[in-house]
Amino acid sequence: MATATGLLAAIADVGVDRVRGGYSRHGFDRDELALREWFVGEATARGLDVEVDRNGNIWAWWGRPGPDAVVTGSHLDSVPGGGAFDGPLGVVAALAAVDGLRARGFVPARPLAVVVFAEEEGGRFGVPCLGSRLLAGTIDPDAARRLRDRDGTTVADAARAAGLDPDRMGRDDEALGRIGQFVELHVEQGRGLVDLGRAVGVASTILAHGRWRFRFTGEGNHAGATPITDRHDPMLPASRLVLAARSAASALPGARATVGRLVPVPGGTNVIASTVDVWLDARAADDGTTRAVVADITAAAREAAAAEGCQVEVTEESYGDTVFFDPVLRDELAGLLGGAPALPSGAGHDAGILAARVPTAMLFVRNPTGISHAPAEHAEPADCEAGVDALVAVLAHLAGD
Ligand code: HGY
Ligand code: MN
Ligand code: MN
Ligand code: MN
Repeated sequence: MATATGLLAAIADVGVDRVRGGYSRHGFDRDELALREWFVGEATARGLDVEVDRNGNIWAWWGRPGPDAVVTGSHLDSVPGGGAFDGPLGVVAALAAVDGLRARGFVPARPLAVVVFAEEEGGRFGVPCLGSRLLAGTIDPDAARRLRDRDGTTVADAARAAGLDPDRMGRDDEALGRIGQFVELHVEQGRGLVDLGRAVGVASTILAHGRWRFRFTGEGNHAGATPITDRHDPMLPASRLVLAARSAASALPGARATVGRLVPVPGGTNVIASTVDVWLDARAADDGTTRAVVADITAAAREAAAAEGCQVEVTEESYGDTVFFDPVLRDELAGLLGGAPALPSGAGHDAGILAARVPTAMLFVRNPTGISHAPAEHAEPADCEAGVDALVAVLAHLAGD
């Protein structure tokens, strides 16, 4: 019987760079492909029936796929420089839970499936939860097909190369119709459980959050030959935006705004950039606050661009309003788990997308550092196994007779 920790070590042994998850011009990115193949191998070894849906999500079935299934799982892709647990812990805990249920002689009274969603981090095409959004129909499939990765490859091209028919991508009512409940286990991305001294919790909400791209256009020129008074340097308004993100978010309760990616073109040390792309990630407990933060930042960016004689183009690349998990299912599972605490999530999840379509819940596992999207992200082996035990109890409860 595998442990979550053992399976996480196996993932590390696959030796892939999980950063570039999701579809790519080689089909799924070479690294993602290796990880997806690893999962298919593990699921097949457990006698689960594996299928890939029209949107590239992998489903591993225990029992015939059918209505009212209990589904669990998460994602395998990551962010640049991400941790080892965000995503994989939910996948390996699901596999270990299947082992645990079998070890106790459990026979599901309802179909049970483990799912791996594609491109949850949006690290390749810029839209988080792309596979689950396509499944749920919460992204326009034409817009999704046109998304490009950094090599200029579209989702449609990459999906085709992965053996999918891009024209079929989009809301999958057959797949959605099979799901009775979806439960995602995830490492906590914060210190809630640490501060409460608990190993496992359940999710109450997910912050409203979105991504916006600001393209500043100025006048490329020589760093030495161009007097300061003759410049239209897009790096100036880009820098103003970075500072405005912090000041705008600091002024509104619980709001967060981040610039983690800024790309000057052409990017020469002795070259005044001609354009600078800046991506803003903004979040808050409600839609109004999130929109207010973005409006403040946008106003500052426009003012700074005008002052520098630059243009600015703003594109909303993704957005999702606050997620409130089904309180009945949430409290049912919290009770089942000995009064597990309910926690808000600052991070987005595939469960947040599915919650719009099917009864959905999340289990969190304690992260002693509270850090995520960085190598310091951690979960102790004992807490990982406590998470597996909780998932076993939840799956037995939901899929039992
Ligand atoms: O960005 C997020 O919140 C998630 O990790 N995709
Ligand atoms: Mn993440
Ligand atoms: Mn995640
Ligand atoms: Mn020169």
